[in-house]
Amino acid sequence: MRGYIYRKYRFKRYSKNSIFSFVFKLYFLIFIICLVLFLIVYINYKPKPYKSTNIVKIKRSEAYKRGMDMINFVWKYDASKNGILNNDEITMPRHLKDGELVSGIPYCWGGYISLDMSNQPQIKDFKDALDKGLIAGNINTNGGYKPLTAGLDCSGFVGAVYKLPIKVSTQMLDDYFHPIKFEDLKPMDIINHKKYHVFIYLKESADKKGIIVMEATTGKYVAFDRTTINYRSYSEIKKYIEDGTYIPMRYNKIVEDKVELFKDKYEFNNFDYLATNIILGEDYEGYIDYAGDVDIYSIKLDEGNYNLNFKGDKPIYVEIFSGENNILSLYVDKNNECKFSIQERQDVKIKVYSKQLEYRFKYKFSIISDINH
Ligand SMILES: [Ca+2]
Ligand SMILES: [Ca+2]
Repeated sequence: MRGYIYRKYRFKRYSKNSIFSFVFKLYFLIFIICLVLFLIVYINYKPKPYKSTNIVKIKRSEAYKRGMDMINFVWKYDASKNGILNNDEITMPRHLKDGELVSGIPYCWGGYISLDMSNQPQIKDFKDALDKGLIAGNINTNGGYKPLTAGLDCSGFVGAVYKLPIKVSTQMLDDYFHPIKFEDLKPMDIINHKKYHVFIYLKESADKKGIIVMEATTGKYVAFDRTTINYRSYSEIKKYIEDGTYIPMRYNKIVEDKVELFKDKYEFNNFDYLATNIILGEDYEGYIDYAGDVDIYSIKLDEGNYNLNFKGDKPIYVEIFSGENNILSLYVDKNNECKFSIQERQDVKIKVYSKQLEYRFKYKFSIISDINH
């Protein structure tokens, strides 16, 4: 009996040890396998910091060219074909005048039709949309995209520049762009306000009081509603950048290269209040860098007679005005010298632009006192 119990006991002990050892070995084996798998995964893991599904690599210079091509697109507006009377749903862009040349893709709320893309069935691109009689833009931002309208809104323009596969809203740009510091902004990075607006950074303006941007927007100081070069003052944007509502961002698949930006050292001077101050007797050289570029200069002149000497590489329009009064308006075909007189000391503005929306050419001018008069 003792012997039996002993044997049973021994047997039980032996059996317990064996299972314990087996389970221990099994766990140890699983642990080693897991460790090896973890090490393999860890060694091969390459961090993918940004989502980049379905998007293409793009050089900064190429993105810039795509944006400028949209801005420089010149076409004639035909109201009977591409217009509609303003209504509850649709408001036509304000710069469109029947039969006149216009530049840029018109602002179109929710629109994603550009020079080489369209998200609308049977429409190849913006030219095709014009040919097929679609409505050229819509600045009414109530509700969503209105069928049969063609053009780009602010995020649509950014999407078209970067060839994004779908129409994105400002909220969706997070999927394709990542935040950077304001000081790190380079040409073609974007500044995005998720609920309001997005524009593309180009450079600091000549007066160092703001930045030059490209964007699809509705004009604040003049009636334009299209893709264009524009200006944003630091006083307007800095507080929103500091409180984080405007976020500087960079395209996830950007390829770094040098961007040859436009040449005019006096930009941005398209509006009266941003006119470049000039001095009597000095020579100035400006550029019409893009379709729709307007250069405005400002000078304080005493009563007297003056000469404007003007030389352009292409025909250009020059208007000299003071307040609402047009003092002199002239068409300069390459070279011109003309006289004008001022009745009393006043601020005079000189506005230079191409009526035919030609671009990429330079001009030179000076204003001198006409002492022989
Ligand atoms: Ca210019
Ligand atoms: Ca200008």
